Amino acid sequence: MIGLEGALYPWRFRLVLALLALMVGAIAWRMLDLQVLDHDFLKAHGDARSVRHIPIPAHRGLITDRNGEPLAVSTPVTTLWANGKELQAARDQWPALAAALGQDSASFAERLEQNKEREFMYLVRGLTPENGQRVLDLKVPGVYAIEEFRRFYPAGEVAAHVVGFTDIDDHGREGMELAYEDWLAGVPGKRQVLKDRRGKLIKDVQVAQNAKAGKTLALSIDLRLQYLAHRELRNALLENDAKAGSLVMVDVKTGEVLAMVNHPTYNPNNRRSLTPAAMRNRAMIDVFEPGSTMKPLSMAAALETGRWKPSDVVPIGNGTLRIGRYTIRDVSRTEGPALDLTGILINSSNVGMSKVAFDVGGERIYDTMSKLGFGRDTGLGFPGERVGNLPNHRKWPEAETATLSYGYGLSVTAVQLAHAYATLANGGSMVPLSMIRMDSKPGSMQVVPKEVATTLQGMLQQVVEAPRGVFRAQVPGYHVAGKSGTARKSSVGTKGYRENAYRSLFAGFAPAQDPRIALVVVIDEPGKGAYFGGLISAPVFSKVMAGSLRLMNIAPDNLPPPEQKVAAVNQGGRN
Ligand code: 59J
Repeated sequence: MIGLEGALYPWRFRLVLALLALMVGAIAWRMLDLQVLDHDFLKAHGDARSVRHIPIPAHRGLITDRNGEPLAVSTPVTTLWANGKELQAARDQWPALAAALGQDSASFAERLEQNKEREFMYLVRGLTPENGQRVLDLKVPGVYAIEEFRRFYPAGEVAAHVVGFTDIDDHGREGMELAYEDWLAGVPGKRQVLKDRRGKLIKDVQVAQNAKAGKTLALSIDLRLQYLAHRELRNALLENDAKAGSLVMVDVKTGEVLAMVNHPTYNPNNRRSLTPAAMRNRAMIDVFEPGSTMKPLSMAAALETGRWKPSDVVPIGNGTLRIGRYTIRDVSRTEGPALDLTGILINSSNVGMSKVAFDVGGERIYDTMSKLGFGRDTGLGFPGERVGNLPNHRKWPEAETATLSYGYGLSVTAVQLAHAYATLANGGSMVPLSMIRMDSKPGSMQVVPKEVATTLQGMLQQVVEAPRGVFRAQVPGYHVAGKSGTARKSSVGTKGYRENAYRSLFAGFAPAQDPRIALVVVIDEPGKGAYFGGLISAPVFSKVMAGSLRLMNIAPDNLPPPEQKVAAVNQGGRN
């Protein structure tokens, strides 16, 4: 057919051939044009397509204590990665590479085999820069480095709960690392690079945007006091075979948290065996019934009515008081049958406190506790921090009034308790708490009248210094004030209290007449028989307070009278 048609229309056949020849010619010309004549333009174009931006990590801000001691430090590290395809061409160098990485040669080869199609695989993360360079010096094709930062925590377990930690990508995950993420993080920069089709870096072109470093965060914590508190609390827990414990120290005048420790704790530099129990910043995220450490606040409410003064006497009877179906008991009263208000605190009389409370009324006691921060946010913004619960009633039944007055039926954190004692110590003037070093004096609010606070300071000094007082809280050279508490733990799930589980507390401040430091010690479930707050927690208070007063250069207010020394010198002179 074709042959026949070609023969029939020869001019048409020739036309088609000519057109084909023309097209082949055009293509050949274009090929010549692309390959030879226009080469430079095209190459530039191809390169432009593989311009990439890679991030430059920002240096995360330092976290320090109030004196500049480092608590969290970012150090540069080298992370090595490989292009699996490229590495295939350098098989002879695998054993050397494995050795330099400190990895087993056989399993290393196996891993590379599995990833041979991958253009990106981590070889090792977070080497010291020197060790990273040693590997890079082998010049194995397909092995590349990224600069990163890794966080180190020089104070380790001592400040772990406060400082918190970051995740592998350098973002805050717990504690102040999380609370101040924006302040600390900085902004990563960008570097412009050229990569070829296989992802191989051809050329480092320029820094398109510099990384902006994060800012330094100076905490209110004093690492010296933190160490002291950590050590003394740990020793007390071991000695008493206790389950857990917390300690909070507050600067009375500035509201700064000077120390905050918990046990159990953990090492933030090695989190492989981290348990949830060890991670808890109990001082802020655990709530409990404060028991008798609340009695001074109920006393403040009584004094504020103007109807009560410390020497007023309340009959205690035989130390029990029946309210409906429920009996209030004094556990270890050593005086009676009547106690004045100071005596009620010294003997920790639940009955005496309740009788005062019936006169004052639940509402006023509630008000005083609320003004001193219970049932309220501290404003610290710490991740996971609890507010606790201070129940209110429109009408206050006697049972609720009594239990609130001696510290049950409400839940608080150790930090709230420390804040309330700091406020009483500060003449009733409340200063907001801070976990950050304050460089100027913060505003304050008078929440308890100054005269009431001053009277209470004297009463709480008696609690420690009276003949039957909590002498274990005393500090040589100083007058201190405070209150112990021993609270049976309520049972989880069911109503009521456990027979043999207690929380031992001591809360107080020093120097008693011009207070500078407020301190709360909470010890959870001492397990060796003894459990009174005055026995278990008061000694920790004493040791930590003694060391802190000295470290802060606070003048002693209870030294033996100087006459004795003068007399001794004079006698020596006469001889
Ligand atoms: C106590 C309570 C539980 C809750 C009782 C301590 C009550 C109560 C119901 C029995 C030990 C104990 C609402 S004791 O803190 O009174 O610190 O040095 O747990 O009373 O009514 O075997 N503190 N503690 N009470 N509950 N409900 C004393 C006192 C206190 C001391 C000692 C001895 C309790 C002097 C506690 C301390 O002041």
